Amino acid sequence: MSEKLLVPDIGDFEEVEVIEILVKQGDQIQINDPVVTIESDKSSVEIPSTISGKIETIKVKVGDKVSKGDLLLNLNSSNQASSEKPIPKDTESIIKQAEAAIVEKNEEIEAPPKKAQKKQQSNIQVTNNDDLDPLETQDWLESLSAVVAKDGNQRAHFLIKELINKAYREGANIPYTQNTPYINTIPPEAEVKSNGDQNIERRIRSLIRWNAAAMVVRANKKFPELGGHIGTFASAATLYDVGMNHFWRAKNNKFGGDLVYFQGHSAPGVYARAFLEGRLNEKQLDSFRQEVKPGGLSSYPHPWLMPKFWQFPTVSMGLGPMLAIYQARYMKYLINRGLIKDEGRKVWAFLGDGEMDEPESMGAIGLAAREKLDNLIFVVNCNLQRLDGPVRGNGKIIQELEGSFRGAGWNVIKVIWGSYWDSLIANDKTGHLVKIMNETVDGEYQAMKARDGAYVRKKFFGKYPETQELVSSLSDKDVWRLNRGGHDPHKVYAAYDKASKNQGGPTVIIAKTIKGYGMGKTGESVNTSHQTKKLDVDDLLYYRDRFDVPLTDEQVRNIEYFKPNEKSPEIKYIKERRLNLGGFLPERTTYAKPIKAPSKEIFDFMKVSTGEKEMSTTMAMVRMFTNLLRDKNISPRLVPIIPDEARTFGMEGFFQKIGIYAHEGQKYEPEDAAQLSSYREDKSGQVLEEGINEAGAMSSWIAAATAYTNHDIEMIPIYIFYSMFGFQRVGDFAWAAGDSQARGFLIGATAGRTTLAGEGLQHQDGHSHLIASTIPNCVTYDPTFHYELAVIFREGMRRMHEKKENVFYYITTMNENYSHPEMPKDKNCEEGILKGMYKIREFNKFKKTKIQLLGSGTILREMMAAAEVLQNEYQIDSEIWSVTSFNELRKNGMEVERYNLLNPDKEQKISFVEQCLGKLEGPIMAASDYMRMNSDQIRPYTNKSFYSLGTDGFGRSDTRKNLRKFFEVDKEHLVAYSLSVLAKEQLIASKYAKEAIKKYNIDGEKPMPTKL
Ligand SMILES: Cc1ncc(C[n+]2csc(CCOP(=O)(O)OP(=O)(O)O)c2C)c(N)n1
Ligand SMILES: [Mg+2]
Repeated sequence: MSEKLLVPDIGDFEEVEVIEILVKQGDQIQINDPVVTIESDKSSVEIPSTISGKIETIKVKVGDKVSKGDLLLNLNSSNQASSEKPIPKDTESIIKQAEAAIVEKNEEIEAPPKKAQKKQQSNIQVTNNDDLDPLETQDWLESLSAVVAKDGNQRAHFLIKELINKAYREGANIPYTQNTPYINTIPPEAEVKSNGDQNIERRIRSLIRWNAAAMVVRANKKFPELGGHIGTFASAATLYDVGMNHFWRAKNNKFGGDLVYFQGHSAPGVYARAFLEGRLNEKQLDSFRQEVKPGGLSSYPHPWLMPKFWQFPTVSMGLGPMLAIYQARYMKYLINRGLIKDEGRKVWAFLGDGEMDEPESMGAIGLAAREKLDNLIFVVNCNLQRLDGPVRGNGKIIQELEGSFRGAGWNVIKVIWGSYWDSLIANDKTGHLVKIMNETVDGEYQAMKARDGAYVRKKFFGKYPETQELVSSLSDKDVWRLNRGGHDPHKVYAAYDKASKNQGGPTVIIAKTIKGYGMGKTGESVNTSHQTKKLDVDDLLYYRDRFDVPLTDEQVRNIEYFKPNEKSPEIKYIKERRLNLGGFLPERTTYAKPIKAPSKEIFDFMKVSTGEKEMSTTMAMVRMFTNLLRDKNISPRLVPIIPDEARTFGMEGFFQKIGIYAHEGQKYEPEDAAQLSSYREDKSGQVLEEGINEAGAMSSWIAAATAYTNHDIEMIPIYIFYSMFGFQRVGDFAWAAGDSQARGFLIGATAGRTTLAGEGLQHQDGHSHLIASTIPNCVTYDPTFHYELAVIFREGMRRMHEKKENVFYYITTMNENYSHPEMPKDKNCEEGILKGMYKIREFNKFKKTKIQLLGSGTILREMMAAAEVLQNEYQIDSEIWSVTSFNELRKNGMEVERYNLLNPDKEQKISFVEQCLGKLEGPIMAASDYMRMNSDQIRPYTNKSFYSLGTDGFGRSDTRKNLRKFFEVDKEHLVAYSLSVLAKEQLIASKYAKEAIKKYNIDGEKPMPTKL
């Protein structure tokens, strides 16, 4: 049957140009196959077929203007095509697994209440001075206990919720607290027990503690300037050891591995374990924080410095939590897109309680809950201290965190009290103990652990006669032994077990510990714990005794490491444990296959002139992506990441074409469902639409850009953002990306101080290239024309994703529309584009006076226009250079200069800048849409007179023309400045410059734009 394919609803656009016909007469096409590409002045989009069949006639040609309802093709439809896609195998098993999980979960919910729960009720009876009628309260509580015993927790919870709802409806608008009492979330009778040998594990942990401390003390004895931390790991040792012995599975040929974000300054403990495991030797431990000679151990987790060991840089507080959340999210993304298997892998992140004050730490917890990241586990080590003092002296960090995480929808497991407290809490019939626990502030908790048992008895238990009585049979030593949950391997094991099995959402384990645990007077629970790195002999002897480390006094004095021999039960045990869990952790490896760079032909369309058609480089880039999505090799690996700016950049066409990733698919019909670029969310969507969240987008980009090691799959992430909200907003993440050896593209769109006309001071970027240049492995470009973009982009793909070079690309694109010329035929053009500059035009009619003009980004076009004026009106010849990257030119210049200085007797090398300009006539004048410092970067690498112009100062809103005039980078200023330069060089008389300044109404008295 013959059918017509019409132009669908394309939103607000009319008369849109057809720029490509993607099918031929006679082709057999399927539903959703793209048939033509149309382009408005802002974006290009493919029109997919809504009919399958054989094409009879094509009714449009390139250049035609079309609107909604216009006829595109006639098709002979075949009804055989079904739009339902077969479910791939992996997906099928994922669904099965998920269904099984639901059943399991339901079973869990329906399971009859355990008898043990009855015992718990005494804990609920908190005596409260605000209680008007304790008897009535008692009645209610007993009723509740009866419900718990008869119908279980779920029913009890339901009733409480109903009561709260009822109270709310009756006007009792008192916010419901998200907090539970200050006791462990898991009651003792519900704790799952570890099958490990607790004695051996304690001995191993003691050795790790000792060696970690010894490593720091030895380094500082030798070189006091090196620094390091003992107190943090001392507080977290049990938290790490239980994970290492029982939970964290390494990557191997059968399993992808759990991903563990270690808290940055607990690195000494991680090295100390690796020492016992035989992965590091004494010599390496003795090179802690001495990395200049190869083989040293880096201060903190830095993949760049220990590329086979560390996986994630975490020491800049706040980055770890956010990166971990997006890592877990990205893992789900890869699973949902069918790119990796769902193996139940987990992401664990270890964080400090002080670190949780960083806005980034909590900034994305909502996303983790919303996206049901049950592959994510946070462990917050609440030692109640940060660097200077208590995290919440007057409050309770554990309760505060509980409230925030519960409020956000996380599964919260508090591990506050160790096993020695169990019987006390069970015997707390009046609730006074829990009452004190609730009332005591962190400052007091900290102070108590800096003292002794007698102090705790007096200050804590002494508050009420009931609690005093509770510990009357305990000695002060026993009171002192009452341990905190985070130091009790049983409690920690039970929490990890529960967290690992949690489904449907992320878990946070909030563990209470003591900073500097075991360090005694010098470092335990004192405000200076954090920076204690020197322990004298007495401290060391105390530490040895505290953990029963089998060293003689003499060995302690020498601060010797201790490693039992290979056949000892400890070493056998530690190795066996890791063997059972698949290998060692942390470890950084990659088995990802490279992605072959796309053929050059894919970019051919960008090498011809656009003729009269004007477009921005942002638009050219979007066109390029559309083309890349047609490359079967590349397409699935592209990860477009956008923080709510797709429409700004003309990328809304991607929504329909490749879908927006949404873990639950799309539960609604979008408002614009009938339109071509409708907002399509999909479980296997490809676009990561991050919302207004640059830090999150950057975290996603890092996860994708390191997928080659974390998931052994090479991906091509392309994060596109307003350039002003890039490096300066998320600079620390960008730095961490460099450390992480990220590979991918960052696109700073709408870049330049004067190209984004109306948006004003906070939007106009004239410095992102300079910030980017601070990152050693970031390669940056500021292209003007579409063929430059094509050459740069392809080379980026080749270097990063085919050759696996550990660099990442920052490319700026602009929103100024202009026509793009054909790529110059010069065979050196491509090399020049990549190295940073090439000659784009030359005026040499008069052969009298010459100037070298360097332009970058959109200002290149001003420069070309100025050169024309100089030639036609002033008889000045010029050579015009398109500078695609001052940063790359500078890197080359630095290297060449360094080589020459280090090799004075050898033949001197010549910088690329000098190779281009050295033999040419005339001074150099350079300009870009960035600060002068951008072009000044190459000043030292040429022997010529060099002048630079740029957009120093705050931006402001106005027309593009006025802005360029204000910043003195418009054609007129460039002409006047060129003449002045030539006059200064005594190549022409100064009157020409003076006249031009007058002619163009340039105010010589105007203050520097930086002062305006
Ligand atoms: C962004 C950032 N700011 C400051 C620091 C310096 N610093 C390192 S550790 C630390 C205190 C950490 O306290 P907490 O998070 O509670 O960890 P703890 O050592 O107590 O486990 C500070 C301020 C840092 N590493 N990163
Ligand atoms: Mg802390």
